[in-house]
This record gives sequence, structure tokens and C-alpha cells, in this order.
Amino acid sequence: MADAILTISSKNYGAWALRGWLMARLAGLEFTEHLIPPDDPEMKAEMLLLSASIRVPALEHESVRVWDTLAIGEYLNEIRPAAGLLPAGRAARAHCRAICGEMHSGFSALRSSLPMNIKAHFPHFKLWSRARTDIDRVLAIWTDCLQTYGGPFLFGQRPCMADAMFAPVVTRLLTYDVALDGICAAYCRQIMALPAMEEWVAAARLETDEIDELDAEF
Ligand SMILES: N[C@@H](CCC(=O)N[C@@H](CS)C(=O)NCC(=O)O)C(=O)O
Repeated sequence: MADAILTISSKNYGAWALRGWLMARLAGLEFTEHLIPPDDPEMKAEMLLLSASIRVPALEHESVRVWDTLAIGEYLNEIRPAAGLLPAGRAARAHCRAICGEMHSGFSALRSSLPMNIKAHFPHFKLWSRARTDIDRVLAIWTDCLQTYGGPFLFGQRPCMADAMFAPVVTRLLTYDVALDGICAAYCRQIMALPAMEEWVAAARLETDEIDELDAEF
């Protein structure tokens, strides 16, 4: 019996769900996955019981309920410190929290005009200029981290909270066929090759739910 329950939504469309799920995997937490389909009419009522924000991911562990991805990441780091969800050095930890915060609160043009849709592929997708600005900032963050900490992950040898926060951006860049330089393309390959990511993507591909407005190219 797992000692935690993680509530998530669609694996194909659920970018925040992916972030929380990947953090839990990176932390080595044993958890039962509770998947609420996005088109379930009872979804909001069920989610309200689990997450005060009526949003997922939501984690339940030893009677503690945590919602919101950043809070889940910090909580996982407290209960599994050896997993290194946050980097060891104080300066690197501050840097990691800063870019996680930037992802959590920003990049709205990228998030709204390139929604996560793992099953889809839109070759030659035309980027809106504000989305281009967001993508350029993300790529600058990645390049800075990879050069500062030596890769192959953002803060060095092992994936951490920041890699989980940016994982749905990696899938979006692939879905929307965004051209990348060698450094960022290699980073995307590293993320997609994580066993947990391979597992998530395989499950996303099997999902049959479709949200039409997210499947349209716009
Ligand atoms: N800031 C929240 C965002 C969570 C979020 O928007 N989750 C989406 C699914 S991935 C959701 O629950 N959507 C349901 C809704 O908007 O009603 C977090 O970091 O967890």
C-alpha cells in the first residue's frame, strides 16, 4: 500500500499534473495515482474535496494535504531530502527557486497559445510574438543553468524540481515543432529520456479523451 495519493488530471493535457507527478517520482515517493478525467462532470465536486483550489495536482501524504505544484515540490523536498529535489548549495537553491517561481507565475503567452498536448504534433507552427518572447526567456534560463552547473540537467547531474517545472515546456516545444539550438535540443532529449517521462508519455498516448479547443491549431 503506497503511503501517498496524488490526484492528477489528463496525462495528455495536464501540464501542472505532469509537474507534480514528476516531482513525486523524482523524490522517490511511493504513491497511488488518482486520475480525474478533465471532462468528468463530477470533477469539480470531487476535486474540491481534495484540493481547496479546485485544481490539481493535489497530494495527500500521512494526513497532510498539499495542493499547488510549488508547495508540493517543497513538501516533497522536506520528506525526501536525499532525493535532491532542490540543489545542495544555498546559491543554487535560490537560483532553482527563482526559476521555478518564474515558471509558476509567468510565461502566460506560451502557456495559453501552446497548450500541452503530448499526442499532437503541429509542424511549422506559427508562433505569436509574445509566445516567442516567452520561449526565448525559457531557452535563456536553460542555457544559463546548463552552462553554470554543467548539465545534463538544469542543476547538474540529477534532475530536480526545476526540471520538473519545465518538463511540460519541453513537450510543448516538441509538439509545436519549435527550432532549438544544440544545447537546448540536447536538454529536451535528456528530459524526454527520463524513465518517468517515458512512462508519462506512453500513458498520455493511450488516453482517449479529447479537448477540441486544445487540439485545434491557433
Ligand atoms: N497554480 C496551480 C495550477 C494548477 C492547475 O491549473 N491545474 C489544472 C490541471 S493541470 C487544473 O486543475 N485545472 C482544472 C480547472 O482549471 O478547473 C499549481 O501550481 O498547481
